[in-house]
Amino acid sequence: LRNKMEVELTAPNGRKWSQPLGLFINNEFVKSSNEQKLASINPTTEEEICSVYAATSDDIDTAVAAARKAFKDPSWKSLSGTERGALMVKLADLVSQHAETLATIECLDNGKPYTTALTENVPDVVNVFRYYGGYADKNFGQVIDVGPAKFAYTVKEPLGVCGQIIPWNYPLDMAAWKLGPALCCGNTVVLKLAEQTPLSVLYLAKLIKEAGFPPGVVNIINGYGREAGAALVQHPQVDKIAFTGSTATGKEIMKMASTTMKNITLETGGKSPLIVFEDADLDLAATWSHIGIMSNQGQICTATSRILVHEKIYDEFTEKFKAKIQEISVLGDPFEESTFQGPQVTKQQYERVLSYINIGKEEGATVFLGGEAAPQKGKGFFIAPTVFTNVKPTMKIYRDEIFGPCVAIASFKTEEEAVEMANDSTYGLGAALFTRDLNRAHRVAREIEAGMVWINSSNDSDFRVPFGGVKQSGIGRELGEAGLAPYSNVKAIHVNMAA
Ligand code: TXE
Repeated sequence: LRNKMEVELTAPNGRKWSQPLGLFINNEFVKSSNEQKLASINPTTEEEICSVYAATSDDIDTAVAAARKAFKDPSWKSLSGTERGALMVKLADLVSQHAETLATIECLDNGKPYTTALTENVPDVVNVFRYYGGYADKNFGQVIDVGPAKFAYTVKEPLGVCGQIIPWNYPLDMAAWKLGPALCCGNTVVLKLAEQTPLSVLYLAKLIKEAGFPPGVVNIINGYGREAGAALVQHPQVDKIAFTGSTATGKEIMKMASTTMKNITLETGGKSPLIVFEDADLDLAATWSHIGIMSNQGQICTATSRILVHEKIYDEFTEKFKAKIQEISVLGDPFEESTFQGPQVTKQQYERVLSYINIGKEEGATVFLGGEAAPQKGKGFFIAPTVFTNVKPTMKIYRDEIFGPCVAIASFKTEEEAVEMANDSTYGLGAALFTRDLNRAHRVAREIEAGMVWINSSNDSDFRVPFGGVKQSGIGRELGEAGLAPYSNVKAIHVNMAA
């Protein structure tokens, strides 16, 4: 098996596929220069699925050189926006055709429920490629009227080679969010996947080749952050870095990218508040509070992990919320249709979440629900949905991103206090609020320091709407029209029309 570039796999749902193992460079799967590999573990069974090649810094050189060559090659450079868009729409069609296989791999490798992967994640990928495919011939410069003596206009040029680094919580979606706007604008890409979830996007690489993208336009590699990721960020031939991951790594990336002053976009951590006012529809609030923190095993950067509830309705809301979790958060094998919550992605994440649960107990918060590991048939990185009540804003479980099915509930007395508590965070990614008062809804939405605010819902992001954070939750936006801006250089051209 050692020298094979693909392996035949069969998932528990009976689906079979040929899994690529190599680094995808120049439309071919290749070994890493020293043949090092990394193992991917099934978080449900704790068994190894397979090992894939892990890039060294030499391999990063090779991938970047391929992307640089492709950037200049007429097979990509001379394409019109319409032609680039057609390739992207073809890729969207292929993703749609391979939806079951992609969802199966995502479920096996990440532990997320198969049904979610099939009905939410893969369709998101299709939507993003179609959306940015459609934008490829509708994204251009302006003519700027500066009087008769001068003709001034702008052109949007691709930046060049984009290094993109993604995390493990939504491997396919994150790949699409990064590739979509970069390719739309005519860039070439070296995309580094998270070492915890290397498989689904390697399968996507096969579809990228099949769609007809010229060699070197999209290069997809696996590898460790400190080795492959750091080499990509520091590479002098890389023009841009787009990163999604932890705030700590985001800060390191900023430092490393500064030596060559790279254009960067960062989407990092969060501790997003969800405010329930006393006039809210409490059933609606309970439903969305559950979705906002318990979906995807709580591994969502915009997870509404702090719930702030008006003291008058605190008990009523917390009971409704608990009932909703008990009704919907069915733990189990992610391939089972009845499963809402699978395992955490890795042992490391599982231990991290459990350690925060212990911290919450030590800090004196009340365990209102859960508060422990919940292995299924003695195996897997499962954690019981956990709710802490009587949480104080000074507690770590109120302040730190936990990134699991664990939520901290605190109370407030006035709207001003609610806003102050919501904004009392180094993060500013998402926020949600529940009220029937229209004026209050819009007033508070503006007061909250966040990139995204949901009124009477939570975490219902949309590929057509900008996504990103303020404060230490990131720089720049993805998705929507705003997601294009980080991938073009707006060049100004001045034509003297006077004597
Ligand atoms: O993230 P890292 P980790 C948060 C969440 C989680 C914590 C740790 O709180 O518990 O981060 O997760 C690559 N140079 N989020 O350790 O390290 C790495 O290989 C270049 C929130 O998994 O940020 C991977 O591809 N790259 C988040 C990617 O960065 C480096 C999603 C993310 O890994 C690197 C995931 C380096 N020095 C975790 N070090 C979100 N915003 O959605 C690592 N990487």
